[in-house]
Amino acid sequence: MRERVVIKWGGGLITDKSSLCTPDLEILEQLAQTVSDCIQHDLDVVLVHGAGSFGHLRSKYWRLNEGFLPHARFDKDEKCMNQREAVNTVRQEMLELNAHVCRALEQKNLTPVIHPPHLWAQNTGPVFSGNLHRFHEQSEGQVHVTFGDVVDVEGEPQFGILSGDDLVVRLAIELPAVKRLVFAIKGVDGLLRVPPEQASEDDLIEIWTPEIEFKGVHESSIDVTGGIGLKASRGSLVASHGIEVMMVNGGKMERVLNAMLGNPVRGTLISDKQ
Ligand code: IP8
Repeated sequence: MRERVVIKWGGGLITDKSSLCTPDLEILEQLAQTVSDCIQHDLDVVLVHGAGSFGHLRSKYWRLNEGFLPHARFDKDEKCMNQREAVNTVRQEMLELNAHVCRALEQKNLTPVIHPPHLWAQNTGPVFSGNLHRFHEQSEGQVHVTFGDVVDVEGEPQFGILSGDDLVVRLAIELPAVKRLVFAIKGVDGLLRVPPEQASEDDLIEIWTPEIEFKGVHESSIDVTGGIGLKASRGSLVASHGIEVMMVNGGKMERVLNAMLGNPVRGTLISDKQ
């Protein structure tokens, strides 16, 4: 079996996060090229993408991360009257973003195999349920693609947000032949010792373990999932299973590609121990 890499494209990287449902087609084209290059190097790719402005804004407004809230009051938005409609709308919008991702891959002659989580996964967090068998077979040129989504949740919440950062945990740990996990993030080279706007070249944390403090922006007014902190903690969970985990600036394609190939690269290596 060919070796594989799991890559997460941050939602903020592939969309304009401040403007509802706006993809960044140029970045998608460049990122798709890195996937094609990887496959040329005999490394298969399992791709997970985030939601950015296709998922977070509407999910935040309708508090979908909190599950069904029968007593909460909401004003309707331009598409939805209630939380249930918002669940369906966000699912549709995520399929729309996924279609942009898949188009970019197809333009590089790759064959995406799409796995929308609301069709096969339940519950949230890194121990979500759902059979990963669908990701096992992978012929050359195929790319398994999945993404953060609104999924059904057992019990009272009824639904919730399954982040791409949780999907990568099980994919990296449970799928056969996975060598490494890469997070391609927007606007920063990795985890930083100081807030990004104050950071110089020297403030990058090159090897991070959970004891080390870092400063990241988490736009909690926009995000319904955990931002860079969630990536760090999920990354160290994956690293504890002996899988290499790297976080790199997703705007620098040579870094994204080298990280996927396991070459030395500027970024943060995420570890679970000192
Ligand atoms: O951007 C969030 O996924 P993430 C999914 O990978 C939705 O955390 C629908 C907001």
